[in-house]
Amino acid sequence: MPESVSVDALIARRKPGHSLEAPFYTSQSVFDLDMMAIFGRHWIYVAVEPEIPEPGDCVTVNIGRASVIILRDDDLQVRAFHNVCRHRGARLTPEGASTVGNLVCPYHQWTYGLDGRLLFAEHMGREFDTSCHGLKPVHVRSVGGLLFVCLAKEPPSDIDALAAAIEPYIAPHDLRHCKVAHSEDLIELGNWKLTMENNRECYHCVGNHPELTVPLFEYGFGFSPDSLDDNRRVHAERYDALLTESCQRWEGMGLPSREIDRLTDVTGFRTQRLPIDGSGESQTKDTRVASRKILGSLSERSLGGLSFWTQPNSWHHFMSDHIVTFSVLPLSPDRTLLRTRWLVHKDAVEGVDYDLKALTEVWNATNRQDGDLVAIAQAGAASPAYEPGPYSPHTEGLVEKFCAWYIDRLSAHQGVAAPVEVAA
Ligand code: 3BY
Ligand code: FES
Ligand code: FE
Repeated sequence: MPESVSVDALIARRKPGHSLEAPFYTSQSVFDLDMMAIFGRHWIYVAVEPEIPEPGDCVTVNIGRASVIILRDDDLQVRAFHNVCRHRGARLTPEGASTVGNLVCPYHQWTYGLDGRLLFAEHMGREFDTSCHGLKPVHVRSVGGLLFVCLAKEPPSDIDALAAAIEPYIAPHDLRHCKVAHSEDLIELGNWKLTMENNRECYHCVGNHPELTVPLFEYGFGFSPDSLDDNRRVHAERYDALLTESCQRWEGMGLPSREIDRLTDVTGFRTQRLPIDGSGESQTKDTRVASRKILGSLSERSLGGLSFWTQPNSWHHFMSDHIVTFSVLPLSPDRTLLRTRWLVHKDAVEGVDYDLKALTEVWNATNRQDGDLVAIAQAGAASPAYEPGPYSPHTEGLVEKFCAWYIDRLSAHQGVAAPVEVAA
């Protein structure tokens, strides 16, 4: 017989080094808590500046029941507002991209400026004060062109520390002068934490990602040489030497490259520039650049891939010729949206400077494979025989860091969630 347990008790008894108990992946009660305590209180990566280059360009993103309009105003500043009309609450813009002069509500045409002020509302009478009915602002922050929003009244202030640390790493790739060459939404049939856990390890890569050149991540994801057989140890040691040597070379060129691990911060993150299959240029099938126009101030092609991972919902790879960014948005306890964007130099011409298939095929294939893995993990977590299993100390250290961060962030919200059922 299943027994009823409080979510507080599940948080308190979480066994470090092990996957989470089933309700964390399956229950509506934990999902609601996640949307409140994690997605409602932290900096959530949602979009890139090149999606809104001109005044009036908007991108609308749903985060649980919230919907946020991120736009470029007349002064070229990025602003964000709750997508809720101050009349009777209708959505002003549909999900995705749009371009507006003003924000006009489709319902009764209340009209808001790009600064959120209510400019016009017909038939409201003389007493009606438009100045009290502006759109509700949402905190938004551009970190080198990556757009993060925070739904909390008081957002975590350590986004400043994240920005100060990461901006010098990503600035040379000049994301603001890129364009989105392709965007892909994939709905994974699993809890958002399974999507994130899967991203934080490459234990599964050898067996599942033929397109993702395996040496790309295998050792960069924390394999410890002690855990490998002789043959693989030689590879790992060679990779370590390559990593040290490449890092020195890149740093010598003025490209910050060495690892920063701040995954335990409230706005947790990690970064590192990693070699791509020896002297490979980019995350493509043949490891050569997919776009001929090199980004920003970069002067050569073989610069590896600068990876940037954030808690709770994103990761990004910056190469010499393109950038790939991933945003994870929970839809329900067992459905998650993975939004992937590929960016190239804004002047790169499709078919001339880059081929869309060559640009997107590795991560499209890899995402689909990861989506299938998330789905089988979800199905397993939902079955009566599931119990938390041990993470590999050699390859799943970052999965543990994700779960430890998550549990720590939830523990600030005792007594909020409804009890859940667990197998006795
Ligand atoms: O993109 C990443 O960072 C991870 C590592 C390898 C597979 N993956 C989804
Ligand atoms: Fe927006 Fe009426 S609900 S104008
Ligand atoms: Fe994967």
